[in-house]
Amino acid sequence: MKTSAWNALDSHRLATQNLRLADEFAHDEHRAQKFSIEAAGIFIDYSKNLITAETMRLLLELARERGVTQRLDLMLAGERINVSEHRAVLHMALRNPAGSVRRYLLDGIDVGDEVQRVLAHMRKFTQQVRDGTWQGGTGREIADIVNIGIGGSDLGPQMVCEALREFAHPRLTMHFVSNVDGAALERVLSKVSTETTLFIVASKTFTTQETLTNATSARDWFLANGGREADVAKHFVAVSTNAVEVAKFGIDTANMFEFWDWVGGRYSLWSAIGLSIALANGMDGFEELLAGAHFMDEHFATAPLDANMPVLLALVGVWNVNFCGASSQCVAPYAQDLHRLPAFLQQLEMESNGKSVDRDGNVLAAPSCPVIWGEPGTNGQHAFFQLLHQGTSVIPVDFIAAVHCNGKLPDHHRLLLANCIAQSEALMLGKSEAQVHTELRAQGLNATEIYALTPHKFFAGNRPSNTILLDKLTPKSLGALIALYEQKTFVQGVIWGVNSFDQWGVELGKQLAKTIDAELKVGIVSEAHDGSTKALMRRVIS
Ligand code: G6Q
Repeated sequence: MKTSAWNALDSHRLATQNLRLADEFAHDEHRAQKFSIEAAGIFIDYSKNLITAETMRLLLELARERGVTQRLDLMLAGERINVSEHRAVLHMALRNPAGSVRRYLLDGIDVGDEVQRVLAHMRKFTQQVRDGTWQGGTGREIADIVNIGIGGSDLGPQMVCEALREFAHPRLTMHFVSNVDGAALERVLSKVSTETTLFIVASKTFTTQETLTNATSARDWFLANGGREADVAKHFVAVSTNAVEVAKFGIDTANMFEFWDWVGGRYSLWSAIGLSIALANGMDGFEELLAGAHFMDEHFATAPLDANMPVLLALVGVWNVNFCGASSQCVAPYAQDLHRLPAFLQQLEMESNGKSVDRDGNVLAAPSCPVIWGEPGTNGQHAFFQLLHQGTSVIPVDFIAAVHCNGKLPDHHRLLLANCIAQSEALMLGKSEAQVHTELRAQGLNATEIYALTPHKFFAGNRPSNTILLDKLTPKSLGALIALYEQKTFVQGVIWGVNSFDQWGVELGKQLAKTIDAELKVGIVSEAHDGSTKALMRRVIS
């Protein structure tokens, strides 16, 4: 992993450790332009990172050494780059429009035809539900849609439906149930009627315990509350790769929307897993989302590395983690409608790159994915931003905002943007002791008081951030934004040398609970468990 560019970056970091961003801006009036990029309708200012032109040159050298372009070519060519699961990674094919000059082949076969076939199925179904021709068992229009799924079969659709609230069908209310905690399902079922509710059981494998448990309870509720067995088909549809299990569950496979094993769970919102998005926003809206992502994909696939937005975003992240020591990354969307974006990115990045071994199974010599977390601004400012400004860890922040608002309260939007911009400025500039002294003197404090208060009011500044601006939050710009982060994740995975497309840590969780649940069910605790586990189980049983 520690290639010559890596070693050069190590030395470069030592040589630039006293770099002060405020000075860099003072000395170079073009710094903001130099370290900004615009592509696929998105603008990023990454100038408030501890970088110089030389940093970027060396990072780009690292990208070349690590073979970013070659790995991208393998992904585009449908090679099985997910080596531990022996799968191709072709989610980009899901957003490749019909008739595009780019083709995605798997074992020599164009997957585009299959993609278009499922999109047509989705179009027909979503139109019927939206225009009211798809009716429940008692002849009423659908009013509530409940997506039952977890992880990749939940976070993406939920995040997008929340983000595109402004564009949604006025009659349809979307609900998402993921947690196996019955409280999640009960909360939704208490608000909906069997006559007007459509359940989407979304599961790639259709074997996930949480999803099947929730889906079974939803069907029981339907039947216990006036729904007839003959009408299950009108109220339950499935999205899956596993037709056999869907049929076993009792859903008519004519009402199953397919996808394929070359779509990873966390990359699946572009597939039929996005059915809830298409129901809420219409197929045209869904295809706008795909178009935005395709726009970013094409930029990623064709722009040179030094003018490539996902590459630059990834490299700045690598600089912060591997050379400046950041172990976490905050995401702060200044957009309430993007309130689930941090959770979505948490899965995207941490499940993809939260690995300790490289593609060949060798232990990594340097840290990989940082902890991704965040909350919408301005809320975060009144909570954890204290730590971002004055805490002992330096945590880079991605500020994300739309220049224009969708809503009817433009004054709110101006204030929102003012806060967003002010925060990145404050993190970067900090507040010097001299400034604190002047402020306190002006407030009439004496020398002793000023001396005592100064350390508390001092801000070191020099804290890195990116500012990512959309023109407006629309299906298209959102598609581009999500694809940006997907491709950033890909590039970082290549730099760190990991397989970004498996998730054995998730699989472990799927296995473990089964044994314990079987024992809890019969009230017998196996002696094979450790002391703590046995004691906890006995406490639960009693
Ligand atoms: C995503 C992961 C994981 C997965 C869920 C749900 O990349 O594999 O989050 O999406 O475990 O799996 P199913 O869709 O198979 O139910």
